[in-house]
Amino acid sequence: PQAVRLEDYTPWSHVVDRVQLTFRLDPRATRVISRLSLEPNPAGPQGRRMFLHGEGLTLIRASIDGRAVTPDLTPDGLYCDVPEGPFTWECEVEIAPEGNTALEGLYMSNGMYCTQCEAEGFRKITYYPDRPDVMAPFDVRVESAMPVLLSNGNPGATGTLADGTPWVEWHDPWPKPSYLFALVAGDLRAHSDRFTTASDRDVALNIWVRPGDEDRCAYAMDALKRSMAWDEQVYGREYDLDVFNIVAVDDFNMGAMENKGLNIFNSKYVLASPQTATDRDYELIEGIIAHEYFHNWTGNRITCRDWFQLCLKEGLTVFRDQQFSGDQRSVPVKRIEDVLQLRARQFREDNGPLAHPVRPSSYIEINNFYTATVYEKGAEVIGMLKLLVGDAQYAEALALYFDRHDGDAATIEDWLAVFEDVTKRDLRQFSRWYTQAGTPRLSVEETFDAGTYTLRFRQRTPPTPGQAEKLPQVIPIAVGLLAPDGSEVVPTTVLEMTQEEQSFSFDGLAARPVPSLLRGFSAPVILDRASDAAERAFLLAHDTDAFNRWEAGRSLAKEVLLRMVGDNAPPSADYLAALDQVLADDTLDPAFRALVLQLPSEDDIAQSLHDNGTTPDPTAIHIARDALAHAQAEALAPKLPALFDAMTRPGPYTPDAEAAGCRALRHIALSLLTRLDGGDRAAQEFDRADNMTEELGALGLLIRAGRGTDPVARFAERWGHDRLVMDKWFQLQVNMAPPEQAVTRAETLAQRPDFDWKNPNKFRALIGGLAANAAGFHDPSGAGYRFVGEWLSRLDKVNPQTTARMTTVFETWPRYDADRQDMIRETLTRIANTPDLSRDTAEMVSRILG
Ligand code: HT7
Ligand code: ZN
Repeated sequence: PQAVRLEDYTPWSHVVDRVQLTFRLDPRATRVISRLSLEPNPAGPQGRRMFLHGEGLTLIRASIDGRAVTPDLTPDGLYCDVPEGPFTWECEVEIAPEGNTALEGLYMSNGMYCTQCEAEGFRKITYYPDRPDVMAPFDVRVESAMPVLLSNGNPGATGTLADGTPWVEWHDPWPKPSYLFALVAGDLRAHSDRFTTASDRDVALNIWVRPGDEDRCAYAMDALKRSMAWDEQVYGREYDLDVFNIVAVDDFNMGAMENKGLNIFNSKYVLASPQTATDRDYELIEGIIAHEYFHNWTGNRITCRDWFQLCLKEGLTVFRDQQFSGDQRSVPVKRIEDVLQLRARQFREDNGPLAHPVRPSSYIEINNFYTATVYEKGAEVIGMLKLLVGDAQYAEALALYFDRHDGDAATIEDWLAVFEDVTKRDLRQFSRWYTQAGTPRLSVEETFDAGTYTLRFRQRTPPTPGQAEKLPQVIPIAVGLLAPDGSEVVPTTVLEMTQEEQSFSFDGLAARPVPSLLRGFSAPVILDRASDAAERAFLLAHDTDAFNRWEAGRSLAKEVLLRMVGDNAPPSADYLAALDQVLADDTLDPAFRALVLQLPSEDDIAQSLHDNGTTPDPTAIHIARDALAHAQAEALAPKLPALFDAMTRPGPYTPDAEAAGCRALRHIALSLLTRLDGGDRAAQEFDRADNMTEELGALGLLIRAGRGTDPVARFAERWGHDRLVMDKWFQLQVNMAPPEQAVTRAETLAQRPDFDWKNPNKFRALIGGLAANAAGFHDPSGAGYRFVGEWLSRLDKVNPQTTARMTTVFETWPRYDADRQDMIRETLTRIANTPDLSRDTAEMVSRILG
């Protein structure tokens, strides 16, 4: 297949003034009639021929201005001769939603019709210029006996056909690209509410779910209303239609989709009750509801000119949802969680064969570029821009962006031009963050002489696929200096590094300070700094920057673990003493303390070993991490029972951040206690828990302690009817299994009749759950690789998008020893040789293999 290249961008030949669609729904033979009002695009290529995308469609008829035409059909669309001026194109196609297992275009999930059109799914519904820079108002008519018929925009007329089939009309006045089109039809129930906008417009809000799920929508609705209010207050953005509909579906390739006025969500990110959802689920629901809602402005009103500009909407919207969640919960805790996620997903991607710039310059399958780099590094780039220009100029630039580009399909150049115009800065060097892949390494040396403290930084970005040489980037380095007594002598100052090597000095200091570098993780870089454990312990105790306090504890833990893995060193007493202090400090937020106590993941340790030039052994890492957790348990033992009790809050479960923070710390205490009592307390907790956070937490600990058989069975008995809860059950068993049992456990679970592997949530729970058990997945026998590889080959026939995304479990192969590398390569080669492999998976496998 041919790569699509950014440099080849050309506008479309025509402009679409209006779209009218009629759907006659039928599982095996849906008819779609499309009527487009078109005129030549003065900015596009001139000519008398038009191309429309189309895939897997049966063309029934086509006409131009009412006269039948016979277009030239190709595998990816059609060409048709067209008149010189404006004209009306009409066509009727037939599609079969029931057989659509790829979950792209119009498909069925549990008897309900739904759509997923981003990125290029609309072309599976009808012939159309399926590209984001073609924007038009849509009128849609849906004919079906299904009780609820929804599409984008505001509701219009309703009626009944001569044969008794009901129909409804929807009108979306806001011009939109086809990827934001949506249609839903099914037997659904609404959880409804209302919102009054700042300018006093009344908006009807509905969350549509399957019958029986209505009582699990309250939290999502609350999150939606808070998101709407926040976007008005912080960004001055109001909602712009009379209704906002959200639909929860069980079969969905991603988290959710921001279709105009009709968001479609993976039910996992909507439905919650204390008994069925964990604190983490609540947090994700809040964040994803906000994310999709915020897209109404950053993505929908202002969209992307082409898919290379994906970070324009995704990076900015992630940044906005992170700000929102920080405001709703705790800014430092949210920042730590975001950085943990960034390092676990994006740094892993940026330092492996799949590394690509935030704005890639070519792709084979765009669905493969909905990545941590585009989303999360894209958000970091915006955070850096905000830090560099300051809050006031950021707000001014955003106001100008909304004003200047409302209704546009814009580019990263447009985005940066707005900032340049407001701040009068030259952002050409900054724009390298969008075009250069790879995580910059930032090293630093310090000198102190006659009251002057100097920091000399050096930046270097390693080569990435297709980019051997890197130029220096603009790196905002937020720095504070502490005096030896722990007081802050220089508050946070943002240094702007632009050169490969650059020095910054601070004068008038009475003593050599302790630097707190990269406060708040001010840039997505890897900081290499030789510092001793005592200094890290000092920062853990005294830093005024909460992020760097946590970071100090984290790097201490990592250093201890690396020494335990490499030199069989015993767990460091200094580290354990520092933890003891943090644990006992009641002035610290419990959620923060829980994060400090959490050990780096096995994958994180493997990456650090690899960065230091050592080949990681997943089994040795697992053993060392387990040993450190044991050492934590023993060292903190005298405080754990009291901590556990202190974090046990009376009263019913509430999902707020404060209560969740207490539960997180309580769980850590329980987890450590389980290492001492073999699981007695966890067993009691499992019996008494009245919410899923505590029930599942205890179950995981019992599995880890080898006491899982009975509780696992009881859990399944209790929750067998609940698809979302059972996903957790599948996932936990392989994830918490002792490494040597993980593959067998997964094999057994995969045989169960309720392992509905065509459902992406189930597939990700079990197969992804195994891959997340690092030592189990990387078992020296290669059984983990083979198991996952076989399932990926099988899923590819059914759902290429989810398969392709999951091949990333193999992206870290270059880290490992020759035997493991050979086995992974063999697995990937077997996948690559699967007959009729999808373009999605073929591209990923070939990029991973390099
Ligand atoms: N913008 C949405 C992306 C998305 C998607 C992309 C490819 C295939 C399926 C998909 N479902 C949703 C979601 C978001 O970022 O908000
Ligand atoms: Zn998004």
